[in-house]
Amino acid sequence: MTTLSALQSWVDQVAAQTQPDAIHWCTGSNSEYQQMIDKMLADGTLTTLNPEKYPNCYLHRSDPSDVARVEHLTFVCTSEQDDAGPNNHWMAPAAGHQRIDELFDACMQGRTMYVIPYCMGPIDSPYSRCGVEITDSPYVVVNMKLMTRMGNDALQRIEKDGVFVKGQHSTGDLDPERRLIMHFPDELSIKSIGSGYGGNALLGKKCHALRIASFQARQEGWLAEHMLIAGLESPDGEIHYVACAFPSACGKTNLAMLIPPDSLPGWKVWTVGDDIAWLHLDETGQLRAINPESGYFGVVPGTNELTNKNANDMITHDAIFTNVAVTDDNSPWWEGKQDGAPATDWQGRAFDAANGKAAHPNSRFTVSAKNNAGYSTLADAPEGVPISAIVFGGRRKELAPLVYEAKSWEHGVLIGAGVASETTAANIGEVGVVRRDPMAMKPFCGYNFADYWSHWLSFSERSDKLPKVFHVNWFRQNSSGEFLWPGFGENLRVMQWIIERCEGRVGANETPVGYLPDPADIDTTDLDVSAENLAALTSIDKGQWQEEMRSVGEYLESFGERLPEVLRRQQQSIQAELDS
Ligand code: SAT
Ligand code: MN
Repeated sequence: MTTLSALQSWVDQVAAQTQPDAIHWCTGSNSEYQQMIDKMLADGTLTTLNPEKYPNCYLHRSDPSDVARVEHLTFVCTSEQDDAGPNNHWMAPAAGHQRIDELFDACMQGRTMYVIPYCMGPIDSPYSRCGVEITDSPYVVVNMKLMTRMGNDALQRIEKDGVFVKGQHSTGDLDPERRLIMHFPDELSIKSIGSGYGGNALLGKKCHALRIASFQARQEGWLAEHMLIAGLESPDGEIHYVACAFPSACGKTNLAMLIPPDSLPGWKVWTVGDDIAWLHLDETGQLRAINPESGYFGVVPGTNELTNKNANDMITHDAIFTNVAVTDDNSPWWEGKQDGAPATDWQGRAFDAANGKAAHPNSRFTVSAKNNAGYSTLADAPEGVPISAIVFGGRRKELAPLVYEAKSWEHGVLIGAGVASETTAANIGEVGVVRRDPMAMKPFCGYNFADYWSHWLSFSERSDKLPKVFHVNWFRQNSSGEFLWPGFGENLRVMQWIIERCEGRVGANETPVGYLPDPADIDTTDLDVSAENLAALTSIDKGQWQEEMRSVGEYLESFGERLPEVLRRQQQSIQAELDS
């Protein structure tokens, strides 16, 4: 129940359409969380993991056809197709509603409907925005409890604001033929049916905090980005905050929680967020970031003491695992785990290597950020954190150097627009093919990319203090497929160079594609990287880059006349320099 009539009448209307047996308004209390867990243990939606080794940890196995986001079933319904752009699947709003409403009719019979008020961002921040998710999935409720600020406090703020994003979700019958995720940006609403997995179902995350928020951010003059936010503290106690955009499953969570190697004593990394950043200019022109989330939905495989100690520790208690394997002693298991062996695979079958991996490659943990030993004390600050550098990255075997710096904000926008990456298991589809993923927002930008780049470019008219822009690539390989750079904690050495550049303390080599580090300026103390590999990592192959810039140019032109002229000129001048 609520005093806000717009909310009450929407809830009544959804109930009339979906016909649940009961309606439960979520308060966000711990006892409510436990009640949901118990209900799911009773009906088999969850099982308890080893309570000595993994207290309060549970396993959920999703339907085997429902294991990742489904971009081909995700639509942005603006009245004009051009406003959604070639980067989105589009349907006219009326048609979109009609298509999905048929699936919602009476879909909650025999089920409870949960109403989840949530706040994306600190409850008292002017930068935060609220939403309400209606769902028939208690799994969604517990995940939203771990990942967002949800319940009574959020409801109070919603009643005060009077505006909220409407998210209507049902798991439906989990038939992939009757699965759809629809966004109606003009109405600030989302409808999703037929999936109980991750970004398809936890509507606060990609649907609200990226697709709808990016649209809203353009109207209101801010940015909603697929970026981690981390505070890098140097041995003298100075903290620089960076916002980094990499495609899904390219190591954002690992970088956000990085543990410095022993050879870099005195450094600390503080996590503000691992997936999404909302960026605003303050009254002085400083770009500031908040993390709209307050928990993590991270990729499990590969997590261990060495790759991500904080994550490894934080998932030993009060965590929900989805689609991992289980050992003989009922502990969760995944590829890359350093102890134990899988007895059952992610589908609950006796493990047999002939069936593939034990844990699903997109298996996930859900935990509250409070579990993270490196959680920044400023993550709840209403004013957010000041951003010193924006870093783009992709998964590229070839071409992209370890790190390079944009020559200007406009050049930085071009670098972001040209981000490309090999696809991962986070989306249904082929893994390992290179595709353009501008600003790592290809699946998440709620409007035409051309308009989105114009919006990015407009920031330089509003501030003369914008952060520097960089591009990194941890994934370069040699011809035998070996990685040239060790990655993980060692990536801090690259971040160190980035900070030095921001502070104007180190020089760089100018190339047509940007400023590259002098190999001597990357701290390689105790690092096992050959001089030859380091040289390859800090130089460009002119022929490959000519090819790349041509391909970036073609990609940009595919956006037609909405493409900002400034971006076209950036691309053309780099191309000309490479060709001369
Ligand atoms: O399933 S999610 O969209 O939440 C995860 C991801 O793709 O990053
Ligand atoms: Mn993500």
